[in-house]
This record gives sequence, C-alpha cells and structure tokens, in this order.
Amino acid sequence: MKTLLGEDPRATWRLTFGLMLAVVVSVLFVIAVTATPVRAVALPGGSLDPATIPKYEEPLVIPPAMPRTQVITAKGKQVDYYEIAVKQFEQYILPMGWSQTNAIGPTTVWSYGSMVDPRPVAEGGTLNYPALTIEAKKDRPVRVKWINALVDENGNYLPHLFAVDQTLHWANPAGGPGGTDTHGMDGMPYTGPVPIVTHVHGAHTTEDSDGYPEAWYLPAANDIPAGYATGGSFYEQFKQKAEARQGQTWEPGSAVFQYPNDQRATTLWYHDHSLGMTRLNVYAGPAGFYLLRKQGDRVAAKLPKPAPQRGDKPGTKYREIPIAIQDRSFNADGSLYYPDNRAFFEGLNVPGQSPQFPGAPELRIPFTPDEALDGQMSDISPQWNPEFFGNTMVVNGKTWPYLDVEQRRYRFRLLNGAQSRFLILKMSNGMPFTQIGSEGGYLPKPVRLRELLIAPAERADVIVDFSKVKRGTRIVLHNLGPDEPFGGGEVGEEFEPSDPGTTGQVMQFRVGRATSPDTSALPSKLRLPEIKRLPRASVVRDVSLNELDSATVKATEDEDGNVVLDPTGEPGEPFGPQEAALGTWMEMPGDPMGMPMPMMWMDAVTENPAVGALEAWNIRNFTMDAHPIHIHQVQFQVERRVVTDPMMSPRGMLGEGAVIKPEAWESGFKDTVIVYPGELTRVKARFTLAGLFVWHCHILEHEDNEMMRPFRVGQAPPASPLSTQPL
Ligand SMILES: [Cu+2]
Repeated sequence: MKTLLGEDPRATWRLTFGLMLAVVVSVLFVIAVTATPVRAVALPGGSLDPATIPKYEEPLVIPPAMPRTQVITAKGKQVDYYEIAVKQFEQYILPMGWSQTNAIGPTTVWSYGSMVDPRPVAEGGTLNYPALTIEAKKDRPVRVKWINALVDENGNYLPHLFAVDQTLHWANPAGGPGGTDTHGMDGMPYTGPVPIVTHVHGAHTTEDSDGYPEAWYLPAANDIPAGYATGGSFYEQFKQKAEARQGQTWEPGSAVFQYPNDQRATTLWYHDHSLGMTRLNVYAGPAGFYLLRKQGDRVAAKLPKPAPQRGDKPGTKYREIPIAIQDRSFNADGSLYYPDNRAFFEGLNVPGQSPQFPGAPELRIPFTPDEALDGQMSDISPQWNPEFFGNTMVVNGKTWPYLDVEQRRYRFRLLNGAQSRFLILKMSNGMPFTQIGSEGGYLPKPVRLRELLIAPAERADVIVDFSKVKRGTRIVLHNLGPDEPFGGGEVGEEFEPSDPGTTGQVMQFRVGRATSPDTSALPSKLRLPEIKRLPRASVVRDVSLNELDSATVKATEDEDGNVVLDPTGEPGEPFGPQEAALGTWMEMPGDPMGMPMPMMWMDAVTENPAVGALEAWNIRNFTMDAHPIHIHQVQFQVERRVVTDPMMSPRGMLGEGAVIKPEAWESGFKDTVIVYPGELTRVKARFTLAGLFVWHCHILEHEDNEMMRPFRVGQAPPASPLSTQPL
C-alpha cells in the first residue's frame, strides 16, 4: 500500500478494500479457532473454500492443435479455413476424482470448438477450455468463421452465466437497431441472448476482422426477443466490407474474419471482446492460443520441441507447451463464481440478501438508475466490480495441475489470462527462466530471470532447463504477485505476496529421466535475430490513464458501519471508483504533471494516426495502480519510462523526470505494456492499416467500464457511424 493513502481521492476505495481484508481475516480467524489450526487466508469468493481443493492431483492439459475445416484458395493464395463456434458445455476444472468423491459437479463453461467436431474434448471432440491452439504460418492467411452458438439443444438462446451489468456502456442488444452500444437503464442483470465477438490479441489485421467491441453479434437463436438488435453498431458495416473483399457471406450468428499473418512469428491468443462485457465473456472461458510460426526459422530449429500439431499420434511427448494462467473462484457445486454485486468488492453485504461476508456491514448507497444527491441519478453501477481476484489458480483449464517433465529443456509459452491479477512467477527451487520472446516474437537477446513479472494479456516465451535437476524432484511454480491491484515495487516491501496456500501457487513440475537425447541449444547460447530500433516518430501523442469517483454519490458510514449515502453531501466522500478512463493530456505552464483529460468511450476519436505513420505515445498514469495497456493492430517498441510523480511512482526515489530504460524483457516488440503509477511509459509503433481500432487497459474490469477508447487510422469513410464526429 502506498503511503499517500489518505490524500488520494480513491481513499474510500482503499479504505473499504482494507475493511474487506479485515473482515476476511476475522471471518477466517473464527473458522481457524473452531476448525483446522493453520490455514491459508484465501481471498473471498464463492462458497467453495479454495484451501480444500487438493493440488497437483491431475496433469496439465496441453491443448491440441485446432483442426482446420479445409484449405481454400482465395485471391491465388492458400488460406487455412476454420469454422469455430463458442458453445456452453461442462468440464472438470476442479480435480475430477475429488469432485466426484465430494459430489461436486463439473463446471459449466464456454469455449471455442471446431465445427469439424464440436463435442467436448472429453468425448473425443474439439471443445475445450481453454480452446485448442490455432497453428498459423507466417504469410499464409487464416480465415475463421466465428460462430456464436450459445444456444440450447432446442436452438433457444442461453443466458449469461454471470450478472451482466446493463448500466455500463455496453453492447445492449435490447436497445434495438440504432440503440445498441449504449448505457442501459435497467438496474437488474441482463438475461437475454449473449453478444460475442472474437479478437486475436496482437494480430495485425483489418478493422472488420479485429473484433471491434461494437461489432458483436447474437446467436442465431429461435427466440431472440422482439425489438432486439442481433448485431452491434458496426456489425453490418464490417459484414459488407468483409463480404465484398473475401467473397464469403456472414451467416446470421457468425462473422468471418481473416488474419494475413504478415507479422513476426509469435505467441498470440484469442478471446472475446464484446463491449462492456468482455470481463464476463472471458471469465466464462472462451480463450485460446494462436501460435504464428515462420517456416525456416533457424532459432526455432534449436528450441525444445515438438508442440502439438494436427494429426499427432496419441502419446506424443511435447516439449513446447503453451501455458495459460488464470484465476477463478468457485461455488460449492463446482460452478464458477463471479460477483453479482458491487458490495462484494467493498467487502460489504447487500441489504436484504443473505450475508456474503458474515458480520460485515452493508453497502446502502443508490445504484444506477436510482436517485442519489439532489434528484440526480446515481452513477454507480450495481453489479460491476472495479477488479476481480479469483482465489484459485487455473492453468490450461485445471486448478493447480502438475506436469511430468524429463531432465531436459522445455519451451513454455506463458500467458497471463487473468482478469486483474499481475503474476510474478518463481520456481520453488530458485531455478531460472530464460525468456526468449514476448508478445511480438523473439527478443534480441535471451534474458535470464529468476522472477517473471507478467501483466494480464502479456506473454513470455521461456526456456526452462530441467536437465540438471535431480530425478524425482517436485518443483512448484510460485506466484509472488499480490492478491490485489499491483502498483510496482518489491514484494514484501511495497506489497504483500499472494496467499502462499492458494493463489501463491500455480502448478508443479515433476522431474523424471530423459527418454531421448536433448538436441535443443543451451538457452544462453541462442543467437536471436537482431531488432532494429524504430526511427524517430513523426507524431508524439500524450494520453492519460485515469480513475473517476462518483459525481452524484457521496458516501459516509452510519453508526453500525454501513456505507450509506450522505443525505447532505457533506462531509461524505465521493464514492469510488465509479469508472476508469483513458483520455488525452494537456501541458500546463509551471506544472510538470500537466493535466489529464479523461474521455469516455462515446467521445469523438482523439487518436487518429495517418496511414503508415510512425507514432510515439506517452502514456501517462494518473491512478494509483499499474495498468497493462494494449494497443490493437500494432506491435510496438517500449522506448522508456519517465517518473512524472515521485510520490506515486514505484521508482519515485529516482526523482521527478528520471528516465528508466525498458526492462531487458521489453526490448523486443510488444502489444501490451505495464504503465506504472506516477510514470509516463513511451511506446512507438507504425500504424499501417486504415480503420477503426481500440486501445485499452487489459484489466478486464477496467476495460469494460470506460478504460478503452477507439482510435482511427486514416480518415473515416463517409458511411461510418463516427464519420460525423470531429477529429
Ligand atoms: Cu486498468
């Protein structure tokens, strides 16, 4: 925690967060006295206590390669064509044997499966959480018909698994044609058909194939309610554009996206991106790896392999393994838990409902659309939580799995697929990782690390050498990242590590004898391709990261500790955070901090690079937390960080204006970068594709509530819904 706590406008947030921890500690203390003597202080979540889930009972699932539907020829080029559907199904995420012994069912999840065989993997099909890996080759396009198949066996729509907050600026199908992608005015969760749109994270592709958040579509269900829009504001426009170019019709409930793969070979991933509900759609499961490989890659030839490929024989031993790390919470019946009320985040109870924190006071403030101060409507959303931290670790769709490894080298493609959680990974025996790649492919040099910091959506391509580890050794992959928002700094100094009994552990490696010689190169001896620094940018933009408190809800505590609306507005504190926001920034004479200008999703486009422009963006953080910032379309270079506010920066001791070089593992290309509080992070990229894209925070809860902005490359076409807006 920062020392500035009391001076920050977010003090109410922090104080209530502190209260939440205090409540949790006291609750667990009571249990500790009456039950087991020593137990972990796990995060609050659903009714399933994470400390009761046995660890390292089941092997890591290595997602096979996604089957192609066919190879087609388009414009004289061979194209790998896939038909992939998002479906609802059941899968054992918790250990299966333990679940069955304890009468805990499998977990209902969503994921992507190939239409070649859309049954779950457990039944011999291709539907799995996480999804099977799309194997792509450089310069060979991949085309995917992404199908929204969230329907039941009768073809009727399936509602969401979680409470969809309709008061955010979200997809809002009930708004009807022309009224979608707006704030809803219903304080109850949405129970209608679910919007879906898939984004391949880090892909260089055109606007119509990028998964623009307002280009979502509903399933082609039998019972879409009258008056609902079946697609978002941009669905029809992008459909026409893509159909004209690709010559393939977008059938109802689907979209056909094409990826040229004309970028460096790397680790990409795909997930949902629907406006204002990405956090919930992704939490339900749909995500998978998209690995782009270059033929004749001389480095890859020296790396541990193989990775799963189409047509592998059963029992193939893999030494290149993608590993997606996520956090989740569960209910006692095995279902996924995600909070359905704002009080959860505050560690408080909901008036009139059975307590979620026994003994804690209640959150008794008005929520949108109810009235707050002076007849104004409350601007606090009823279900949205500003962040979410699950209390179990789920790796490739299993809680705390193990992996049998031989005494040899392995290549792991690590992905932080969590909602809000920053990971700091460390092996229990202290052995190093050699990082060779990031989001945009190989680093210029291998980087040896004992701790691996990975923000949500970042990837790390690493080599781990088990060849000198004694047979029979069991190594735990620990997580030292905090169970709360990350602000940088050192573990044990600026923040406490996550709970060692639960979220402090990720998975286990069990080292056995090598069954064949290891022909991979020593990671320290790898020669990686040189990376030229990008030349001087033609445009430098200043943009800002902001957090906003309520404008209409001032809160105070009553004598029982309940958080209530202050009827007079004095001396209550603005309740917060209300939302997070990206924005622009203005230089202020005499004030080195300058002035951030928060902008909303609906505000006119302010970032408008010319086609082909090389731009530098100074991303300035005015919040207390670090945010992983992702810019679509591009892979950027991190140029530097600068301390702008020494009181907030984790490197404030260096003084205002101190310049910090990018970390060694940030010296390649990236699509997501950590922007620390009190600092400016400068990235540089070339924008080559005209059209409408987004940049956003990849804390999914932030992204869903205004921490995302559109940007446009080139001029708006006359038919664009945004074309009337000034730039
Ligand atoms: Cu954020």
